[in-house]
This record gives sequence, structure tokens and C-alpha cells, in this order.
Amino acid sequence: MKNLLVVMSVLVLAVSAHADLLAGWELTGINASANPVFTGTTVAANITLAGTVLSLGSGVTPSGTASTFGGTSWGATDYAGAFAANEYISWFLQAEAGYSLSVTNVRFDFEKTPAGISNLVVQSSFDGFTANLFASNGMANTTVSPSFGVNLSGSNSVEFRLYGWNAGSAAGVARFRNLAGEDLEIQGTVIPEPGTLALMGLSLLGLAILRRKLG
Ligand SMILES: [Ca+2]
Repeated sequence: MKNLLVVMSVLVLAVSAHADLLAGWELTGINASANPVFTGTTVAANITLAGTVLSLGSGVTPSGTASTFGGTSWGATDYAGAFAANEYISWFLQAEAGYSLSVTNVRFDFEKTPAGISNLVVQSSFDGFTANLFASNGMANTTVSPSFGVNLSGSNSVEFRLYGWNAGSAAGVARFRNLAGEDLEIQGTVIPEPGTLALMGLSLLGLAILRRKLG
């Protein structure tokens, strides 16, 4: 039992030592019209590829512009309107069964046309899309590449949404854009839940006992 505890302690240290890239999306060659459900191009171990999805809320009309992900029809004039009309860009991340997520950082490359949205916020499903993890109001610039720390842990999955409003016209575009490297990234760690950790520890302990017997 003492050996098992030591093995489990080492495992806990090994899996929680540092943040890794959990998922990344590279926009080269894709667009939201042709690729409405775009899975991650880099996906960490113990993350579900099929559950790693970049998509648009139903209120946004997908754009076919090459190497971007976003669209038009951002018609709301305030946050409440954008929320009610599902005017958002969404990115979703799911760990495999037996694992939970600890998310520590998000970054993305964003642009809007002059008639695009003037306000945006990024929120997450961890609190039912309440707190603003990032916000930009009265956007003077047409491009922004924010990288912001978050402290979200204890869930098997998370969805992020970028809500936008106050567009100059329905034709105004808001989207993720293609720069060098991946254009949307989520950093953090994937943590085995206690049952998974115990199984891993038992497996290692079993191997150690077997090795001792064989030796
Ligand atoms: Ca890129």
C-alpha cells in the first residue's frame, strides 16, 4: 500500500508539473462555410479529437473567405442580444473518459472588417457563460491577437464562446484569421481522475512486483 501511494504521488507530480498545448487550430486552407465543424489540428494525449471543435453559433452566417473562420450577420446591439441570438464563435474541448481538464491560457488571432463588430467578450461553459475571460469594447483596431490566462478546472469538457455585437452593418465580418503558426490555442493540463490514477498506479505496482519475481 505504501508503494502504491508513492507511485500515485509520483504520477500526480508527473501529470500536473506544467501546462501543455491541449488543442490548436491551424486555419490555412479552411473556412467556416466549407468546414462548419472544424476539429483541432493539434490535439494532446487524452483529449478527444472528435470533441475538439471550432464552430459558429446559429446566428452567424458562415463566411467562405479562405483561411479564416467566422462570418457575417452580427445583428445584435448589446451583449444580451448577441447571447439571445446565438451570435458567437465557439471552440469546444473534451477530455477522454476518466480525465478532467485544467485550462490555464487561451490565445487567438482575430480580425473584423470596418463594418464588423465593435464589442466582443469571451466566456466559458464553466460558469454557464457569465464571467468575461477577455473583453474588447469600442474596438479601434481591426485585428487583435489576445493571449489571456484563465483558471478553469474540474470538468471533463469546456466550451468557449466569443460573443460580438454593434456591427456597422449585417455585411460586417468578424472571424479568426490566419497568421504564422496555429491561430487558436488552448493551454493547460489533462488530469487523470482518482479512479484512473489508481488504475495507473496499480498497473505500475503490478509491473514492479512482476519484475521483482522474475528477477
Ligand atoms: Ca496559421
